[in-house]
Amino acid sequence: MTMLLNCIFARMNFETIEAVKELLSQPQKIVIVPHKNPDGDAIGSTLALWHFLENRGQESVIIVPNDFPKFLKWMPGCDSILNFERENTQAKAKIEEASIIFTLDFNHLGRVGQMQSYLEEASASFVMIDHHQAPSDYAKIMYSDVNMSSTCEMVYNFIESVAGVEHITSAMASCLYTGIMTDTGSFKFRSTTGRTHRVVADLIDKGAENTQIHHKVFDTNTPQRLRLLGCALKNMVIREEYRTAYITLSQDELDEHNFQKGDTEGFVNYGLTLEGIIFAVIFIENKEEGIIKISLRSIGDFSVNEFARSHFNGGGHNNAAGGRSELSLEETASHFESLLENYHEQLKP
Ligand SMILES: [Mn+2]
Repeated sequence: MTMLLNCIFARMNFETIEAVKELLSQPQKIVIVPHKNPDGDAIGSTLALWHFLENRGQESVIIVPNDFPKFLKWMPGCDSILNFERENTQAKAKIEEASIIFTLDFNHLGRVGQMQSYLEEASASFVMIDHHQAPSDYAKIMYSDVNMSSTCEMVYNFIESVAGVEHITSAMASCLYTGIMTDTGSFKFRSTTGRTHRVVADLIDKGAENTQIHHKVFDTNTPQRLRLLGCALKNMVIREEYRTAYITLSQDELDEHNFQKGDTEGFVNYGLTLEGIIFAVIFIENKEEGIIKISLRSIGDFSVNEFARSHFNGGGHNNAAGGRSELSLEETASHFESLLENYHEQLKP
């Protein structure tokens, strides 16, 4: 099995399924890796896969490149996740001795930060499960589909194909539900299909406590975060002539509101709740890394993936992408303003 196996279908294709079954027919040492700054889909998909592999008697461990938000730390199994920054020696040893490395919710080894060189040197076979655009070809087995709502929906398909959905426990169902919910903006983004809803329905039947999960993920405001949101909304600049709204947050403003990791999650989406706005962006200053972190969202055909790739060293999906800038916050915002004119045709009302 040396050929590169591609899958561009919603479900996994036959060769990919057979290749995975063959790999898992032997006892393996498995490492599962999500992208840096893991979100609900990254943590949900890696945990669900980890439960599945553990239940099949495979020795497996999740290694996150860095920490993940507190609102995900209730998820079943998350206490056994290794953090590459915190448990560095142990994590490196696991990567070195791994026979299989699953990479989930990303498709380029540059997305794992400090872990990159260790993954590149690993002797393990790579299996990719991911729904982002333009996968690079480090994986022996690729299950890549940009039409999927989430990596969690893909892990559901993966388990269905490899073993059958009866192997999905209530713990796994909760993990998968969380990732689909967060990556689809609570089942409303364009990537949400009838199939997505059927998967989610089945996950509820299998024990995902949907009401509880929404509550645990979304109702976690602190007074500081709500006031930071107030600050972000006050800073919002609205350019109706380009159907665009953007927010800036400086390091000083973050510090003033006792910023905790994850606090700005979802802020970018407020721009899109304005009538007529189809393009929303947030620029967040990070003095420690010396960069401006950028999140971009759109409604409809305007591709923020293309925009982020062309101008801000990033990418993602058509309607949700990320990027970065090495200019100052003010310079980044004015550079962004100057770019809008180039997109006048697509953005004009
Ligand atoms: Mn995802």
